[in-house]
Amino acid sequence: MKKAKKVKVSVVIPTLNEKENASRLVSKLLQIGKANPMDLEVVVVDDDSQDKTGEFIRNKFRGKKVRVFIRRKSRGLGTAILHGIKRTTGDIIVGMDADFNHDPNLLPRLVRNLKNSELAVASRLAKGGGMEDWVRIFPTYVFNSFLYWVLRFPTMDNMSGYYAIRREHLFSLPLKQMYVGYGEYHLRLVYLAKKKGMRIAEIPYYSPKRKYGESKSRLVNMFFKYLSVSFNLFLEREIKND
Ligand SMILES: Nc1nc2c(ncn2[C@@H]2O[C@H](COP(=O)(O)OP(=O)(O)O)[C@@H](O)[C@H]2O)c(=O)[nH]1
Ligand SMILES: [Mg+2]
Repeated sequence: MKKAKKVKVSVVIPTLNEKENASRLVSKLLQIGKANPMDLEVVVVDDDSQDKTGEFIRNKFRGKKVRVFIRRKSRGLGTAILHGIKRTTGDIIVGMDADFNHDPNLLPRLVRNLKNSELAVASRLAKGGGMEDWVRIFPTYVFNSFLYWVLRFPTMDNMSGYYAIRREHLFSLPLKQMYVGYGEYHLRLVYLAKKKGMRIAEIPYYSPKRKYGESKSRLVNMFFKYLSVSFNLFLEREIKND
């Protein structure tokens, strides 16, 4: 019998001082790739971490389908992810964090969901999902409810940062304007995907706390930034000439 063609999946992971997490995550992803009908490559974009995350991953996974890009001059989460996206070769692109806030075991399910949708988003707030960090649950829930019910955002969790999308659909979006700043790229991604008429699947997942390293998020700054980006998307002032 003829073997089914494996789908080629590229996972883009931004890192900043994530040596412990990133090395465990990449090992896990390579295992998941082997155990599922997919041809998986990992693309790590490191912003010249002091703990040498980039160099460490590059050496540890030499000869595997892991490519590491170390940005010596540029900084910032959004542009780091775009740097990685541009260098992917897969038909499906997955975005996720390095710190296990995003459960790698969910990846095959996200990919499978692209059969009936154009964008599959992992969601902490869909039925069956959740998060361990109780300090963040309440503000995350309130803010997302506001986005969903008032500003008509398409998902219950519009800031998860964990998603799968087909290459041609991702590249049909204004990537340079989307992937700037910190985590607000995800707001732009779901909002613009909806505007383009893409079907969005929301897959529940439980987000555990990170075990190693530290969060780089500055929550108060993020709140005001996310609020302003959300309003600007709603008022069609966020993206020029799309
Ligand atoms: N390349 C790069 N990665 C970053 C930067 N800031 C954060 N990250 C990575 O982005 C992901 C999410 O960051 P994290 O601090 O866990 O955010 P939190 O989950 O909101 O607390 C992690 O994989 C970080 O290592 C950055 O400036 N550059
Ligand atoms: Mg995190």
